[in-house]
Amino acid sequence: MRIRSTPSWQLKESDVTPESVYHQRRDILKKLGITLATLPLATQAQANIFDVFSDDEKIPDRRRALKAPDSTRFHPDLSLTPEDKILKYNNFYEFGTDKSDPARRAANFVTDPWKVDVSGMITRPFTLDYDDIFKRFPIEERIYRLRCVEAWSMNVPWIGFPLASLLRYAQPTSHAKYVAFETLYDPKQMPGQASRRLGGGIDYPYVEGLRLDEAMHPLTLIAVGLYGKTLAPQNGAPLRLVVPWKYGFKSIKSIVKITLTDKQPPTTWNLLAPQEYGFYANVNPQVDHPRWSQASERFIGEGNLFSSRRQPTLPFNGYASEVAGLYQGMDLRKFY
Ligand SMILES: Nc1nc2c(c(=O)[nH]1)N[C@H]1C(S)=C(S)[C@@H](COP(=O)(O)O)O[C@H]1N2
Ligand SMILES: [Mo]
Repeated sequence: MRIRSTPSWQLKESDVTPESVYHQRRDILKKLGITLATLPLATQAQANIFDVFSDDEKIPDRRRALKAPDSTRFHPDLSLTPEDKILKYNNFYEFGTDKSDPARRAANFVTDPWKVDVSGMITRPFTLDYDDIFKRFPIEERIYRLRCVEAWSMNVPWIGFPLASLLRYAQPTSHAKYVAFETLYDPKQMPGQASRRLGGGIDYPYVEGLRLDEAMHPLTLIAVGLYGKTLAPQNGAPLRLVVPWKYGFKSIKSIVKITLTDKQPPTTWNLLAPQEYGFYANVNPQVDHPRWSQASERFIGEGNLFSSRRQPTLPFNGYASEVAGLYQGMDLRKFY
């Protein structure tokens, strides 16, 4: 399916430019005495790679402290991505397609009050309100790798509860085979939903889904915070899914609806470009994206984006020993 000649969801130049070219460009700009502040607006749009980490811009921070016991089982020896970068380098197309858009445009996004409807093929339909999100199920801290399909990655100290806790409470009936998720639809608050151009041509609301056994897997998390605080809106406040062995787009943000169903639910990126994004979207270094390799990734750690190190991408994003069994007998090239 061809959406337009240069779809806005394609990798931006800044995402694919090799590191050495970044350095050169940056040096040239520096020598010319050009900083973001001196660039004309039109050029700023193309220079989004530079403004993502500019520290001069103050974005209001409405997060609260959130205490959760460590779960030692989920504290692997991973160097964390700095909090600042998790907050400023985002994909949340409801607020725009540039990495720096969500932090700016979601600054005033209202997440309290909030309602999450849990319904469908379950014995006990229920609704979570804002306070329930943090109190109904015991929360814990877990450090997970996050691998975006665009070939960059982060290590994030999430706070949340296993989706399985919520599903056990809901009691799926014997007919339930899948779990469908939906993000808030509110074009007044989400400029990307009000404009196809801003929102990357996606038909909103953003939807995602998991097979029930994937949803019940102990690694599958509903995150309600990170770095010891509640989630910032740009990270999907007040609650979002985190499925660490799948590409980041499965980890749907700002959820308002969870539905148990007997049919494989539609998923946003699969609807947009089915030949590029499958339902399963398991991280797989051996199955390339039609337009780029998935064999390695740019890890976003300390230092600036240009010095991010490339590292090999691991099967199932490093969680193979835990989750490979879910896909036994499946052709993962076919079910990408
Ligand atoms: N509703 C919604 N959820 C979303 C997205 C989005 O655009 N809309 N982007 C996804 C993608 S592509 C990634 S990589 C992660 C990014 O999460 P982060 O910004 O918290 O790192 O969120 C995912 N969840
Ligand atoms: Mo992503």
